[in-house]
Amino acid sequence: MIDTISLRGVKAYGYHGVLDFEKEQGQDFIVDIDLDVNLSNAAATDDVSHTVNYAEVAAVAVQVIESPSCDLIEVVAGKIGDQVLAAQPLVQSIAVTVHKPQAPVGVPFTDVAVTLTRRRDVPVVIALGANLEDPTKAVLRAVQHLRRIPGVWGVRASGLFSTDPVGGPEQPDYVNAVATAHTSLTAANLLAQLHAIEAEFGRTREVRWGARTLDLDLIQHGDPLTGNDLVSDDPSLTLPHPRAHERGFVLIPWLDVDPAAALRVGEAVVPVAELAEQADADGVRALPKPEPR
Ligand code: A4P
Ligand code: MG
Repeated sequence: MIDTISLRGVKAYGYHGVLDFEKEQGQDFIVDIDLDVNLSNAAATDDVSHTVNYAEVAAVAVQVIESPSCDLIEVVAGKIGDQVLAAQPLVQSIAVTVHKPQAPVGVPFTDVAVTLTRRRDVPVVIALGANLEDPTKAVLRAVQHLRRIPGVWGVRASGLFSTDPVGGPEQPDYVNAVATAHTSLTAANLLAQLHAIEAEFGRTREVRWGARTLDLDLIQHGDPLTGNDLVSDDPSLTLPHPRAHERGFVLIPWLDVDPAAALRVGEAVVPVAELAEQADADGVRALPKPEPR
């Protein structure tokens, strides 16, 4: 479920239009904005850092209207959408309507407006692992659950791999896979969705690195090759995942689904293919493709 912040009737004077006199004399432009934002945290904490400051959004709209003239209000709406998305990480998508009620239409009319929508589009990498009950089934079903998260699309899954357990107490072999996807969700909201899926699979957390019905880790949020990946040392959400670069059970499936992938390791951005070569390949064995169900 997505929440909305609506801003109506932000008015400023601008010089946009195809005709010369519009660029010379100018006129009023009025902007309406709808923002899709998850407001659960803000509603629970009363903390402004968990929501979007609508005054800042209004200021962007005014600044774009007052900037050098464009022919089309479509361009004005697009610039407002792009700039708000860039400045406000909590905004998942935005609809911007620009009204031009004094446009030279040539007949009596009350308003003309265009609406543009923009959705944040972040590539993400999710690692899946399970080693209790029926781990193959759990990982395959978990991929289906990823496809149903609102705000996640384009899910592609690697093949399945049987892997030796790394760390923790003595425990059964794991089944691991990696999925790539796109999302409009913040990293924190996506991790909350992953935890909800783990809970549905009966995941409990008694022993660190212990056996589990399903583990879903967020490996990367954004693309380090373009430099827009999220880097965080927050213990509740560390990005990129701090152990991914040394774990064959992540690197080898990731390479399977995306041979061109790269991972930030400290200051460097390293091809996953290079990291996978250094990983313990013997401990990671491709499983036969499951029969279609
Ligand atoms: N957390 C912080 N950053 C992240 C992130 N990027 N993605 C926090 C997911 N969670 C993140 O996780 C512990 C805490 O890490 C959470 O509160 C979360 O907010 P968890 O899932 O409860 O516990 P965990 O998975 O046991 O811990 P951790 O540290 O994520 O373990 P790893 O490093 O993922 O290792 N061997 C094989 N062969 N295959 C495996 O899949 N998995 C593990 C778990 C150990 N050995 C394995 C495998
Ligand atoms: Mg985990």
